[in-house]
Amino acid sequence: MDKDALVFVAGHRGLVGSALVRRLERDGYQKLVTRSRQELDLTDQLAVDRFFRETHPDYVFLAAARVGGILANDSFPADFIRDNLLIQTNVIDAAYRNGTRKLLFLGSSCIYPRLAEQPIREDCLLTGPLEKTNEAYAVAKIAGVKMCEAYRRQYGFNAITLQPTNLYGPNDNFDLNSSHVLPALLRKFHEARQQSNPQVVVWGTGKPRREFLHVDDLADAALFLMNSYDAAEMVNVGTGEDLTIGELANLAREVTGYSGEIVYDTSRPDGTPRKLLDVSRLFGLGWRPKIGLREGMQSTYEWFLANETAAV
Ligand code: GFB
Repeated sequence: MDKDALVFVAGHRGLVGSALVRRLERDGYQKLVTRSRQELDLTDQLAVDRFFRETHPDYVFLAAARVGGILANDSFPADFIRDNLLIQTNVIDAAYRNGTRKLLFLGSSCIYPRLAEQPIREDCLLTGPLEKTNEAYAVAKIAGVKMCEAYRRQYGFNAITLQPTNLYGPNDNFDLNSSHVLPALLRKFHEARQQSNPQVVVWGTGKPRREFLHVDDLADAALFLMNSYDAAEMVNVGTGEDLTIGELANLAREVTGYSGEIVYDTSRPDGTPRKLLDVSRLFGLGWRPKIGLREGMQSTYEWFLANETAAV
């Protein structure tokens, strides 16, 4: 990407989109285009078409999506499948029709089969049944991946697809009903310490394993691939290391300085038992993450403290 190319970051207020904007600005990209939800509803096909006809972005980072943790996914499957299908279909098609030179689509590690062989290679997509708690979201994301592949094959459209592992960082969602586990645990331990609560409740058994990537590393990988990768094959983005939810809870306890007890609410779902990405394709291209989990959790907790009123 030339520094004066017109770059549209869809979803710039979210966890991923805001990290992309921070990074693009830091790297000197002069012409960033962003639109808030009030300015442009990406589920509205006519509005998206009009925006692309008027703006003609050269590059598109498609970071707009309806996302959430295990409870939100499980409770609102219709919202997750509808909004994601609409947003991605509208943006990918309008980008192609209006001369976008390259589009980057973000999927998710939950698109892979629930019991995929670990670490999960890109080629195990569609080889087995999905995890039920996030099936609707996963099916929408799989459709996005396949749409990018189809537009490349039939129209020669340069769309690349990344599958990020579980992400965290500044501008994450800290709402306990809709957030992912890492921000939820930081908030729970923080509030328990403040209120001198003797226990913190962690959902599930604590045994599932997850991999966590700081969103600034994801933004780094996205720019790296936007600038150097033009193939149809999707690319996993992760660290190659995972830990149990119990271990993550201990880390959150240390980071927040909480000294009480952890109890597990096994009436809550565990979700996929393990979700560790095989990152050899990305590492083979020369990319590596830079932010370790403890360090990333520490800085995310500091961000939460500085933005607590707005974040909760
Ligand atoms: O991050 P999370 O909500 O999503 O949950 P998934 C990960 C694990 O943490 C599950 C446990 O086993 C949860 O039961 N957990 C423990 C908690 N305490 C909590 C808590 O207080 N809040 C939350 N949220 N979890 C999501 C998918 O799956 O991963 C999405 O639903 C997306 O589609 C995302 O792919 C990356 O990792 O299970």
